[in-house]
Amino acid sequence: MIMIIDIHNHSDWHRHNLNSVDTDEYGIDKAWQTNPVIKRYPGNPILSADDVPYRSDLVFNAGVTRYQGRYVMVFRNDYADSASKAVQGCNLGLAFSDDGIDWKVEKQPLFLDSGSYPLGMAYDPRLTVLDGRCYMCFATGMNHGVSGGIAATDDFKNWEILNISAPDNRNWVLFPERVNGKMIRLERPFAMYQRPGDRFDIWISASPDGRYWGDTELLLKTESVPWVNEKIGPATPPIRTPKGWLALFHGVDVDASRQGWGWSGNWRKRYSAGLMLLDQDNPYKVIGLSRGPVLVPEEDYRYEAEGYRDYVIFPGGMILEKDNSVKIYYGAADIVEALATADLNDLLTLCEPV
Ligand code: BMA
Repeated sequence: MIMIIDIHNHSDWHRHNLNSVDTDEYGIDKAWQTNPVIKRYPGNPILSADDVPYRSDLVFNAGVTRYQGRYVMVFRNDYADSASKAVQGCNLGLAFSDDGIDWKVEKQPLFLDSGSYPLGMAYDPRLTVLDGRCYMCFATGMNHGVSGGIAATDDFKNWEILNISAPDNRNWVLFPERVNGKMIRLERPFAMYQRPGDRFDIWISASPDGRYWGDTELLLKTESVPWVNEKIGPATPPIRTPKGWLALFHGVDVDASRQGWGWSGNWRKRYSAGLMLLDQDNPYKVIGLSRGPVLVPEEDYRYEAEGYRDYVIFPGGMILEKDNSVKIYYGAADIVEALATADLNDLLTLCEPV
């Protein structure tokens, strides 16, 4: 495990504080707070490199679901050079749990190391159980761009890769049910030419079988999310609720005056999450949005404010329990995996009609 080093010079931070109205001593916007209906699990992080029985430095951005009577997690596992701290490679780890809180990591990663995996590397997985199979969406980095991918498994040993997109696209999430007979996915292409400044949006597509995708439409524009000044992207696979499909999406705000955050270097982005509600019968229609972000990286929360890339929360899994509570799994500061909980009705109340 790489030690977290304090590269922040807090007095410098104060001088280079954000352009926001009311900032704390580190220059962080005070109003930027997690909605009180969302509670962080006191035992966070729920998974870190210390829990992994193979080479591991950064454990984050996991997909989580329930399958065959257990909770299952596939997490992103990066490993770094111990002297330079430069990330050298990445694979996907597999963990199981009986309660969604205590996790046991399998002895081997899922896919081979980045060098030998045919697609370069697979990362940022999201899991969805659909029609009795477990599907995994992932990003895959190749020398010729970033693609989205979908693979399916019944046993977490054998994977059938159904679809790899043309670059650039990532942050795919699959709905847990077919809608009007079709599989539905949210995605985030990068429209580099027409959307300078990383103003990337959330799109939606449909498929009869997970292999062939079409009916692609723009679902949510960054312009519709006033609290971001950069990109948005799908975060958790949606869950069915009586009011519609509920999902978290991530949103990024950048302030050029911020000092570089985190030991990855020149990092000025902040990743937070908002809620969206999609029409039950027509998920191509956004019917609700949270007014602001509902889960944000907190300054006093060590794992979110001090990591590989500081001020990042990156949710990848949301599980609805029988008592109407919701478990939200999120990568924190690109270094650990954390858990927060909320009541479903409270989350629905935060979605204001659009
Ligand atoms: C995104 C992805 C995520 C990462 C996030 C913040 O572009 O690379 O894996 O968590 O940036 O660093």
